[in-house]
Amino acid sequence: MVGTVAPGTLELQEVHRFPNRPVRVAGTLHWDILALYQGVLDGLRTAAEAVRAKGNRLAGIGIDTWAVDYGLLGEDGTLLGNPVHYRDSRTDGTAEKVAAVLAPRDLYAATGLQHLPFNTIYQLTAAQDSPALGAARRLLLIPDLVSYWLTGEAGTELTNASTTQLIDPRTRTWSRTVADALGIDLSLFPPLRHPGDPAGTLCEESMAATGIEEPVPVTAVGSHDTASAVVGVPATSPDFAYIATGTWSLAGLELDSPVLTEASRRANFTNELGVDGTVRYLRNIMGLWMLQECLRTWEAQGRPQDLRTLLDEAARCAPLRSVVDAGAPEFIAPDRMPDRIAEACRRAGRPVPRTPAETTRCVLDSLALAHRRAIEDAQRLSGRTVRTVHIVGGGAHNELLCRLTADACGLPVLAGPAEATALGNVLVQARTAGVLTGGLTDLRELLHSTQPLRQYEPSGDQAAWSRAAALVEGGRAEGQEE
Ligand code: LFR
Repeated sequence: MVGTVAPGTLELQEVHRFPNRPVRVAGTLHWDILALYQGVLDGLRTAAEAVRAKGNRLAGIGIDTWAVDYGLLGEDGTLLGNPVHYRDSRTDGTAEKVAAVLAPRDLYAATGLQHLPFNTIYQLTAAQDSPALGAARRLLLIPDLVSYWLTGEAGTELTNASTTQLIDPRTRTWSRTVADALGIDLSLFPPLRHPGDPAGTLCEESMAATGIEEPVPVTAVGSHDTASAVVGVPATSPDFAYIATGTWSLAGLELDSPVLTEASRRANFTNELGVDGTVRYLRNIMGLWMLQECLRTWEAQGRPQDLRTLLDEAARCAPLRSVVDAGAPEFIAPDRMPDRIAEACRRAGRPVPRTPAETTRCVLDSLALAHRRAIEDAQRLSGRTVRTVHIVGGGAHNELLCRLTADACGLPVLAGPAEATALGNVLVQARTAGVLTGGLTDLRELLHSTQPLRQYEPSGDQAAWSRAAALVEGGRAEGQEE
C-alpha cells in the first residue's frame, strides 16, 4: 500500500497483493515466510515505481502483521525453520502446564492479557525442548523479522511485544516475573522499540532486490496490525468503541491505562498496548475467518460460492434463527467449518443451517451478537460509555455485518475505512517524517475528513437480539460448568 500524506491530504493506493498460504508439513502448520518476504520485496519494487511515476519520493516504510508468532535466528543470523502458525495444534493442552506454575489470576495481574491458547508464552512453552529453540540466539516477532531482513537491524516493537504475554502493561516493559516463572529467556528478544522510532534503513541487499536506489528509512509503527487499525479509527469524539474486522473481529475501547481486575480477567478482556501510550482494551472474536473457512470448504467440495450473491441471500434469510458463540475457541483451527458450525447449533438444540446462505446468516448474526457482548462488557468493566461504534477493516465493506452490528448493539455504526491498518501505519510514519504533527486526535481528524465512511442507524427488534444474546450466554455458562 502506498500512502500519500500532507496536511489535509491522505490517500492510499493498493499497488501489490500476494497470497498468504500456510503450509502443513510433518504435522505442523507453518507460515511460508520466505514467500511472504518475496511478496514484500515485489510490493516495495512496485510501490517505488508507483511513487516515482507520480514524481514523488518514497519517504519511508512501515511494517505491520498479525501478532504473537515469531521466527528464531541462530548464532549466524540464519532463520531456524519456518515460523509456526498460531492456529497450529502444538499449543493444545499447554495452558494447563502454564497454569500449574503461574496461576491464571497472577498471570493476568502481571500482563493484563486475555487468554488465547496461542499467545507467545504458550508457543514458547510448547516448543521448550525443541532443538530450534535450544539453538536460537534471537527471537523476532513477524514484523520485526521482516524489518530485520530489510535493514539488518533488530528490534522488538512494543505494541506487538505486548501480545507475547511477557509485557507488564503498567510499566510498558518486560515482565521478568512472568518470564522467570516460565523459564523464558528474555535476552532472545532484541531491545524494545516504540511506534514512531527509527528502525534502520534499507540495506544494500534489499535495495538491490527492490530496485530502490536510496537507503529509505524504515520506521517502527504499530507493528501489530490491530494497533495500526486502531490508529486508523476515524473517531471525532472520545466516546467510541471500535471493531477491527478481518480474519478476526477485535472489539473494544481505547483507554489511557489498563484494567487488571478479576472481573476483567473472567470476561477475557485484553490490555494490549497501543500507539502513543494507549491501551487496547478488547476481546478477540472469531471474525470473518469463520466465513472465509466456509468459503474455502465449499470450494474444495466443488460448490464454490459467489460472496456477493451469498451475502444477498443471507440478508433475506430468517434473522437469528441459528446462532453460535463466535468467541468460542472451538472455531480457531482451520478445516470443516460449515460442519463445525452445524455441530455447534445441534449441540445447543438450535436449528441447523442447511444451505450456504443459512450458514452465512448464522455466522453474521453470531458475529453481531459477539460484537454486542464485547462492547457491553467493555463499558461495564471500564466504566466508560459508548455512543458510536466504528467498524474498520475488511468487514466495513460487508453491509449486512455492519447493519446487524448496529441493530445488535443498539448504537450507530460508522463503517470505514476498510484499510484502517494501512492508514494507521502510514499516519505514524508521516508523523515521524515530520509531515504531520499532533496526537491521535489530530491523525483521526485527517482520517475523518478524507476517507469515505458510511453510517448505519440501529433498527430492528431489540428484544429479539437480547433473547438471542441470553441463549448464547446460557450455552456458554453450561460449557464452563462442564
Ligand atoms: C489480527 C490479529 C489479532 C491477533 C491475531 C493473532 O490480525 O493480529 O489482533 O490476536 O491476529 O495474531
